[in-house]
Amino acid sequence: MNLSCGIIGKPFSGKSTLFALMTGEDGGGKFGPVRGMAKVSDSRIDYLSSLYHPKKTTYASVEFIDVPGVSGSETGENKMLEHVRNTESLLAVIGAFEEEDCDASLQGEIQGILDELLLNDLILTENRLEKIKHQRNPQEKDEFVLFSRLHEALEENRPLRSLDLKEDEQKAIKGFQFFTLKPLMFVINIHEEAIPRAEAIENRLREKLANDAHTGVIALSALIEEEIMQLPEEERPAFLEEMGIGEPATEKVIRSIYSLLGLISFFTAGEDEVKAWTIRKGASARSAAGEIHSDIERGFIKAELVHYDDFAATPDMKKLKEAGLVRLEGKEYVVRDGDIINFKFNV
Ligand SMILES: Nc1nc2c(ncn2[C@@H]2O[C@H](COP(=O)(O)OP(=O)(O)O)[C@@H](O)[C@H]2O)c(=O)[nH]1
Ligand SMILES: [Mg+2]
Repeated sequence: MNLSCGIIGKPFSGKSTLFALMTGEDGGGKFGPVRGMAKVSDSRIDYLSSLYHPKKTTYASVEFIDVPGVSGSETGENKMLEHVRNTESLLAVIGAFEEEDCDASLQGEIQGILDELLLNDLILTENRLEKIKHQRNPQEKDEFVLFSRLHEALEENRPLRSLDLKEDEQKAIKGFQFFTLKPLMFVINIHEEAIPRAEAIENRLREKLANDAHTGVIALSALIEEEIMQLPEEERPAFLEEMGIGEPATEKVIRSIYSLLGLISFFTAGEDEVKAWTIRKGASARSAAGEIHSDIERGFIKAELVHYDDFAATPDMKKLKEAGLVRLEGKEYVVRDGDIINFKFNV
């Protein structure tokens, strides 16, 4: 699964700093958006790799998109959103690093971003309705009814993700890439002195967003974390501890995106490659196979699997088989996070 996350937010909020932190690459392209990959750290892959000594170890990854550094003009801000139109998720950075005590203004800033995204969708639905209102063919009549419903929700300030859209309805509007359908993570870029209070800040803001399961909040200091990432790996834990950072931002952000999007990982492991694959929670063994190759999906016979926790406790396939912990599952089996799978297929 190719996962992309568009970084939005006001100029000078720390978008490019966060992009650099996540991807290890420079953000802030002058003329267009910059793309970069962030590794999805996973200690389970580290362990499997240390056992199999594969030729190649592949972690899952998330693509981040940093928009060019436009400075606040109205047209600039709209353009900024268009750069992240085709992403699966959005990450909105709120700059709060100037003041140690920033809490008061945050709710307003969050609301401002929610409003901007909603307004963008509202205009999109209005334009579409205008365009198809005189159409006679039945398909477009259906579309008119559906878009009227979307429009009504948006006018009442409800994001489209709050609607219970049926699968065919979701399909019909997919091409529009509405912003209020995308999971949205807020990153509050806090003052370094506020780091010990990060969790309290998150909890308070989360309460405000609580009725929307497709939004999340993380408080972190992008600059401090970026500086720590510049250090040799073995020196990082001491600095993180000194700053009062429980979990490095790189891991926290990714973990939150996975949870927000309902994603899990399964693994394939062998002498050639140890690899993490990303799928949606609830995906079947057959569709997981399709993640690797359409041939494996088409020719699917069985999934031979063992859960990582069992494997880590007894890293010996023979013993695991004897204990009945290696199972053969059919195509409808719902893959669990941490399944190590060997697909049997026929082409
Ligand atoms: N003190 C502090 N400065 C920051 C932090 N994040 C970004 N900055 C600074 O704010 C300015 C704008 O950051 P940048 O990431 O380019 O913002 P962008 O316009 O949203 O991409 C730069 O000078 C950064 O060094 C932070 O967490 N703390
Ligand atoms: Mg920038």
